[in-house]
Amino acid sequence: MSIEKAVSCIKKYRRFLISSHTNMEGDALGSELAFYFLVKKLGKQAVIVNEDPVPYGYEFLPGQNAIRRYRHGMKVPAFDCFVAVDCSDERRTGEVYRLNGEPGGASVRKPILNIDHHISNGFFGTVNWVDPQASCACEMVYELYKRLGVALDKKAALALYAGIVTDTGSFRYTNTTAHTHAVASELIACGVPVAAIYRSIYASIPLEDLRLLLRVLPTMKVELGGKVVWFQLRKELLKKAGVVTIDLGESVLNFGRSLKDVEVVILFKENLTRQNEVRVNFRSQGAIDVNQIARAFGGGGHKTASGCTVKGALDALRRRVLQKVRQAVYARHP
Ligand SMILES: [Mn+2]
Repeated sequence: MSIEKAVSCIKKYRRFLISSHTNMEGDALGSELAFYFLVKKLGKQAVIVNEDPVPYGYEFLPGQNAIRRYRHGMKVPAFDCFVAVDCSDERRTGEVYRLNGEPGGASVRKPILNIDHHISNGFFGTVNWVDPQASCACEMVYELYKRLGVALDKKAALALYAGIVTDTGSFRYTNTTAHTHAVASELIACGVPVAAIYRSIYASIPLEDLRLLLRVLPTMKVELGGKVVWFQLRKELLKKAGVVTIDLGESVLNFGRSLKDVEVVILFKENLTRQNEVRVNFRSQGAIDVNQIARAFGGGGHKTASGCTVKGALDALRRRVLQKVRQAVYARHP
């Protein structure tokens, strides 16, 4: 389905409940905040509900007083439309989707507007606008401003820019296009302070966290002559570290993908609170489709960035995942 359907959905409804995926980052936060500002400018009501807190480094984003943390049994203002941005699946919102009743349950659910750029999107919405060509969900919300004739202001520009900069890896991943730069140019003209945002998101690491990162990096293992690199983050290490403000995973993945001739980088991370649950994140330089690999383990994402959450012990899972990755690399380099 197309942007037109999304536009008429926004015109039709008056009260929105907006959410995005757990483990929030710039695109999740930026797209929900930009969507919030958009419908407010159209004179409508909206509230944002997230399962996870706003991560460290995004304090500069305006509109955070509109965000409420999900808790079981919470009361939210009545809404006519549930909006999920940057979510390939309803359950990527954590438990937030339950505020709209259970899928297939007895209660009547409100229409769902699904705005996303993940190729693995399951079209879970009533209205689905899924564009895997878009660099990020924020680039899509930007299009909504254009179609609805809402002028961009500095607040919206900050939110949209945060999503673009994080999902394109600061304009260096393969999803970066001339259009991405054109949009960014317009946002910068609205007053986005480029250097300050970079510093806030990527260069404000507390010393303790930087030291932790230095302890994770030696877990790096290299396979197939350097085509595959992986790291693992065990519970013990995380527990000892206490509260971690940075996205350690993103930091080590970035480190791994800087290796010459690497094709796939993988991070295995034990869940701190849930027993026997491992998160696996994949990054590809383009030749290997890591969306396919993550899908084999019940996850998904993009061709060059994906992930899955799997029940079980880390070691056994790692062996299975690495076998799948080796097969994919052999298929390209017999
Ligand atoms: Mn995204």
